[in-house]
Amino acid sequence: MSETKQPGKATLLEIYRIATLIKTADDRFIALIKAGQIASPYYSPRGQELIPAAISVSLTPADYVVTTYRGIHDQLAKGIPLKPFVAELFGRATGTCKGKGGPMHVTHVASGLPVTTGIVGAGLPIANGLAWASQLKGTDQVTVVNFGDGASNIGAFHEALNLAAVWKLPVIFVCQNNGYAEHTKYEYGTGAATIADRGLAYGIPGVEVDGNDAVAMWQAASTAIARARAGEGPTLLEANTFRFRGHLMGDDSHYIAKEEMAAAIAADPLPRFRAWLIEQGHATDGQLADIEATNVAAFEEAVEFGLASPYPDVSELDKDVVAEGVQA
Ligand SMILES: Cc1ncc(C[n+]2csc(CCOP(=O)(O)OP(=O)(O)O)c2C)c(N)n1
Ligand SMILES: [Mg+2]
Repeated sequence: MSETKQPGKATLLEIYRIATLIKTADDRFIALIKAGQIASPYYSPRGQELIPAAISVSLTPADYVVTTYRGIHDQLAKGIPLKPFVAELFGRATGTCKGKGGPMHVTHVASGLPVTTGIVGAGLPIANGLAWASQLKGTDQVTVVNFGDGASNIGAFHEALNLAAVWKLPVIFVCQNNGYAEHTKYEYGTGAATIADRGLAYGIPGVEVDGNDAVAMWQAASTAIARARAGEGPTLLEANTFRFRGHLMGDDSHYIAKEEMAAAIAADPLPRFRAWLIEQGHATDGQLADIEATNVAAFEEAVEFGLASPYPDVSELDKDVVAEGVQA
């Protein structure tokens, strides 16, 4: 019998709730843009939902998550409140950044989301800084930093892994390997067969995991988080997944072979997880339908709030740019 830790029923249902909330948000956001109700660049995380959903159940509100332009899944999983989150995506004054961050730079410090960056690879050294602060303060907070396969070829990735290893920082590097960096297929831009193996070069565990398998993802993430919390240092997780909706909205994925896309969509992790939960007796169809309906209702309330909110006043333009009232 396997000795591997197994998630309990409540954990599995929480992962399902978060993953389906992300899908609801993604579907609704795309519909709003298509209907012309909002104007926004949008980088869909559809297909990658289970990764942050399975990570977040082992985090506390005080832990940090750093993410990228493709980040609404990570932000929702961390528990950002829906109304100010949606308002920020819409660029409204009631948003988490008063409408001045917008979809590329949603942050919410109170939820442990201090940084979202559009600069590929830039989040990793920043995550080290957050983790170093926790280490110096002697808290047991951990920092999770999410990035893509393309980002693993940026110099900052290598510098950050090395420094985190040397200083045993409480950080978990999560490479969401969706097979493409913009239009560049993994094999075309990356020499190594796996990104996880790069952990070895820096003396830290490198773990390759099926990011579309909730249980495997939960096991890998909870182990890495416990290691970081115990002061044992960083882990590199490579979560294999697929990006269903192109690099950004408007990209028709013409550079992806039709068969490759069709196979990925046929293996959509969400309906697979749903069917598995029912098969294993963790939930009934009706219970899962209730979770889905609750998500839709909560998200719709947030959309109404966002659409009814004003844009920031022009007087806000030069505020929150530099720290105010700080003596040199
Ligand atoms: C330093 C830097 N170089 C290039 C870009 C342009 N760019 C934006 S997203 C992207 C692809 C990144 O791919 P990956 O890391 O796999 O993340 P994914 O978009 O697949 O989530 C590139 C090259 C950028 N934003 N920053
Ligand atoms: Mg990618």
